[in-house]
Amino acid sequence: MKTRAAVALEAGKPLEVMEVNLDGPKTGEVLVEIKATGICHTDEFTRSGADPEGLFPAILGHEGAGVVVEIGEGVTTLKPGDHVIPLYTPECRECASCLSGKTNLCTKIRATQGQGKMPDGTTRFSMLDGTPIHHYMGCSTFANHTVLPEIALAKVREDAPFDKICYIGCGVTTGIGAVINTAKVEIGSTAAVFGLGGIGLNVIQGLRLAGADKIIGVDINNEKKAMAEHFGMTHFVNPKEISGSVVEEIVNLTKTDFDQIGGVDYSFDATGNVQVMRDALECTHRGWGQSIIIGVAPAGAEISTRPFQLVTGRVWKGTAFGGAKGRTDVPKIVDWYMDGKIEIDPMITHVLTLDQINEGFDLMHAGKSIRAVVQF
Ligand code: NAD
Ligand code: AHE
Ligand code: ZN
Repeated sequence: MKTRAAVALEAGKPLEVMEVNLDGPKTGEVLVEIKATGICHTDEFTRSGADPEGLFPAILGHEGAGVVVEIGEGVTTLKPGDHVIPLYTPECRECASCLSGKTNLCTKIRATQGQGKMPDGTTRFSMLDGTPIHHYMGCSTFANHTVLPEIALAKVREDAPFDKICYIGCGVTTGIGAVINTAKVEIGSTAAVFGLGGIGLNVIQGLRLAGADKIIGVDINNEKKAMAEHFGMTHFVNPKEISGSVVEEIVNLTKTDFDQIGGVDYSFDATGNVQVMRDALECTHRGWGQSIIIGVAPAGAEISTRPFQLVTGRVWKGTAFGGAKGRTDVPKIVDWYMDGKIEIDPMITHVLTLDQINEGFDLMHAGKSIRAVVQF
């Protein structure tokens, strides 16, 4: 079949909206009509050329929602008409990682996914002249139709709006999951969140859900403050507007009469900046502070700190997709949204057509959007 897609032809160039060829689903695969997709900073990271795994030409996008159109041979858990959210972290429930019970990082198809291919080593997308187009994170949601492995689709309830629940395909789950699954934040905790964008705001709403007392948001853009307060931020720090270091500022904000050491129980990096990651670790409490890296850093970037920071009890952790097991957890998060336990709507600041997709990237660069969603 033919479908319309925004294609990343070269690193650093705007996406080009065009008609492409899409082959039908092979064994174990599913053809999905994408109804809506968010634009995450990771799409921009890869589009820009900063991703060491970046391949071109590719159809980016990994934060979608849609409807099953056709199933390939052997598919048993989905049928045409089912509503689904694509999963860049699949859940096969049979690989060593899935069965370990210790991680959400299913390894069944990770190798081919990183090569921009389906599990059989080929692509379903091609240009009209026959040139193969790479898949992206196994999802390629910047296309009106896409093909995914069955294990990379979460079936969700049919009354949930696509233009909101697409965000559960990455940002919502990553932010809330980082708090609940990775950090396992306790009631009464103190926390600092670096970067109040599409991920950081969901960390904040996760912290509120977990019952954190003090939620310190850090961003260099003051325009992010109001929305962060809406989601539960109690204190705001703009590192450009303080006299000392951001670490000192946060330590001072958390000192009490009883505890003159200071430092947050938990911190989260949602910027992808390695200097910020260092600050996020070093502002945690001596003895027990945990810092969770969510942000994705450019090729070649490395984190550093004095080992003394770890010797004195601080812990560095990372999280992908918020530690969520997609097929199990994503339908539950959709229920939380539908039941009003979590909020999504205010974070969807812009709704665009596919033809306007590059405006979504411009808004992100200008710091004007939280999530821009493309509706098909
Ligand atoms: P975003 O562009 O919406 O938000 C980033 C925010 O960080 C912005 O508000 C920006 O002003 C702020 N910021 C930038 N530099 C800063 C600095 N030096 N100090 C403080 N704040 C700063 O991006 P997003 O979609 O929220 O994504 C955030 C990061 O998370 C990206 O690196 C993205 O690739 C990554 N990510 C990781 C996962 C995962 O599973 N680990 C999932 C989704 C996104
Ligand atoms: N390709 C990059 C790494 C990108 C990365 O870390 N991706 C996250 C999801 S970001 C979603 O917005 C992830 O899931 N990582 C685990 C994995 O297996 O990719 C690089 O640096 O090579
Ligand atoms: Zn993402």
